[in-house]
Amino acid sequence: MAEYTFDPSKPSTTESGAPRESDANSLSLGANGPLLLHDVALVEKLARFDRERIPERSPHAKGSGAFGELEITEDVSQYTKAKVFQKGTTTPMMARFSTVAGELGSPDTWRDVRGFALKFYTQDGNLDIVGNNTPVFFLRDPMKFPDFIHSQKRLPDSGLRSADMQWDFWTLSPESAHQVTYLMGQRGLPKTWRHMNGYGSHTYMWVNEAGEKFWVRYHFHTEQGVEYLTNEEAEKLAGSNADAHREDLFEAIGRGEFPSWKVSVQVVPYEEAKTYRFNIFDLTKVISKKDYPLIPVGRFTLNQNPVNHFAQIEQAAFSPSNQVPGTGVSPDKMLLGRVFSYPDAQRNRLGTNFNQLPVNRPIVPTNSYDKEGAMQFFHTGDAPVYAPNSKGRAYQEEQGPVDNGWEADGEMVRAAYTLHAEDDDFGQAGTLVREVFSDAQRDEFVDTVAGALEGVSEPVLERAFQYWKNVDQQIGERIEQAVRGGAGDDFPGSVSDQDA
Ligand code: HDE
Repeated sequence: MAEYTFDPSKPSTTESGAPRESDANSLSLGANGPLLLHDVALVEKLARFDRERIPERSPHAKGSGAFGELEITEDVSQYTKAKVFQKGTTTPMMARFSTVAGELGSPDTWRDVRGFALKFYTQDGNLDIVGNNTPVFFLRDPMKFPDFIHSQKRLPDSGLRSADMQWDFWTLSPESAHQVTYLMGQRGLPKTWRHMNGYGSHTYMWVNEAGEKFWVRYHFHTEQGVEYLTNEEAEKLAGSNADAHREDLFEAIGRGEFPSWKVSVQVVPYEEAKTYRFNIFDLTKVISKKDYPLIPVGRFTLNQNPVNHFAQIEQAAFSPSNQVPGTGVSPDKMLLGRVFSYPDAQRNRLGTNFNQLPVNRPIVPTNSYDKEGAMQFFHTGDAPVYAPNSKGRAYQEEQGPVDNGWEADGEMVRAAYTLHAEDDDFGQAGTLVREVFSDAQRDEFVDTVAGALEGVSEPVLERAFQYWKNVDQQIGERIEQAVRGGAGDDFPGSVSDQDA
């Protein structure tokens, strides 16, 4: 949040607050003589400079964001008791958008999934919805995530990115097909961050006042309209303005053009998940909107730029572990893996007390027995440091089932999810290509995949053709022809309930 107390008109000081004699001249022995180690101002300046960089986020390194507010316009109290989702409530928030695979300086317009991370500073603590601009993901088990990211990043020897490595991983991980189809379609190149939709992607839980549980998927539809770049436009921008998307958002908000998104949810009654035709905890699947239509909730608007990118964007720490009463996670294994991984990454990247940084700090008071560690700013004074205690400091002793939990039993195993009636790796990807993409989108898709397969060696290339034939025989053949130098056939289109 924009906490900013600094008077630039005051003379500069050392970091301990003493007047600084010069920002220009080091202390030397005579005008031409050697420098002196006790020049505190110089030593401090160089030492701080040496430490300016912190580790970038491992995936999602390049991004930016803004602040704004969420407004709930509909009554969804029958599904959740969360204060943040009650009709009429307005909640301050921030959003950060990002590419996944690139590094801190990478072009914003390289083909990639885009991160769509939201933090709501609610009256019950922070609620984070850390999603993407696609409703699904490449994987369904967190064990594979580091290998996936390694395959999208750089080769160990040359430090180069490698199509071969990407396709090797994807084609050996067929559950990636749905998301790779989205990635190679128009979603891989949004025109700007303002012109893309966002999704919580996972199934989360909502709990109402009566204790009834529902499974929900969050959808954020842009009110600027969905727009994309062509491959040529994106490539040109990548060369001419690596920060095109960062600049677009900052300038739009600066001009007073505040981007906004409609917030809605798909709600699946708790029991129905067990027998639904798709496993809704498998993040590679969408839930059909014909079966569970969108329910409007409200909208959010971004109306305030950061005043300091490092403090407010680079140090922002989003995590799906940040839930509030009335919301919760689900048995989605990916989501459960993320609940551990994000705060862990942030302890490493920002330090143990990252939640005390102004951008991450909840707007409600905290009262935690966790203490100390590097850079603790806030503390609990002389209050007892242990629970239980008889010294008057509150502590909780709830027992029994948790209200946002679920039941599970069985032996401990290492196994894939049990399949629901229509679960498979390629079905929904095929529907997307056949029924959602238009003819023109399909033509572009074939070109894009063929381009992305450039330089891929055997046997990965052959596997890639088979991967696309599994998605759709005809599209696979067209891709093979395009790569091997032939012309593709045209393909008829129809309408479905998925978004392109
Ligand atoms: Fe992330 N992801 N992720 N991810 N992710 C991170 O968090 C991770 C996944 C997403 O703007 C990291 O603080 C694991 C799905 C966004 O700050 C890291 C798994 C989705 C952002 C991490 C996933 C995302 C991240 C990097 C598999 C969309 C940027 C440093 C179990 C639904 C947030 C950090 C921002 C960032 C781990 C999968 C979205 C390393 C282990 C699925 C938008 O913790």
